[in-house]
Amino acid sequence: MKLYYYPGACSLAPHIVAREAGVAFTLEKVDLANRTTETGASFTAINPKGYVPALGLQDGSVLTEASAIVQYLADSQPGTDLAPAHGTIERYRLLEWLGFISTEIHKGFGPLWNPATPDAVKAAAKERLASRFAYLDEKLGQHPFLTGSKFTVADAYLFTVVNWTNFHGIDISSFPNLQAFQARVASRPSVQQALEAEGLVKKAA
Ligand SMILES: N[C@@H](CCC(=O)N[C@@H](CS)C(=O)NCC(=O)O)C(=O)O
Repeated sequence: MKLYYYPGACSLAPHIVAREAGVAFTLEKVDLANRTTETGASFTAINPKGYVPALGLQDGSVLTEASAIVQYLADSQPGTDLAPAHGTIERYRLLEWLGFISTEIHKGFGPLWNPATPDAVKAAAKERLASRFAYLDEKLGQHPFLTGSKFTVADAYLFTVVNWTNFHGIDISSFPNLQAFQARVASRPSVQQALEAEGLVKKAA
């Protein structure tokens, strides 16, 4: 499998999951401004949506959408505990979290990435994110990971998008459980390896 990514973008979530699951994969960096990949391929020919993540599968087809890709990777390696079994209420709880992360947190950051966004709109987006962080903080005070005691694909996704607070100078110290969650997930070997591979942290000496 080949994961098309941009350093630190939402593609970091499937990158972490691929490492957690022990999937054999390669990485191909995408220049999002020019829509080309590091090997010179046209990224829009690979994913007409033009955004990462995209996962090239063995049969030559391409899977997109972060929440679908992380589940595909987890399900491709049964027994990893990264996603509960299909058809169980636990799986629907996972989907509930993936939907929340995708629409409330991931896309909640949307206005902050655009330099043309007026300051008042940015302030409103930050306020909205803070209310979602408060909800997460309460839940993460009850158990170490979103669905309980086990790390799942939803945790990889949440870590990835909350990490963007560092790019936007958003202080999350008033959400101590969320802050502790970020540190907990960051300390996982898979996460350190993914961050190193994306050039976001230096390899430990
Ligand atoms: N709905 C997509 C959104 C993916 C997305 O927002 N990707 C961003 C990086 S986090 C991107 O590639 N943006 C560049 C663009 O849209 O041109 C998903 O959930 O995977």
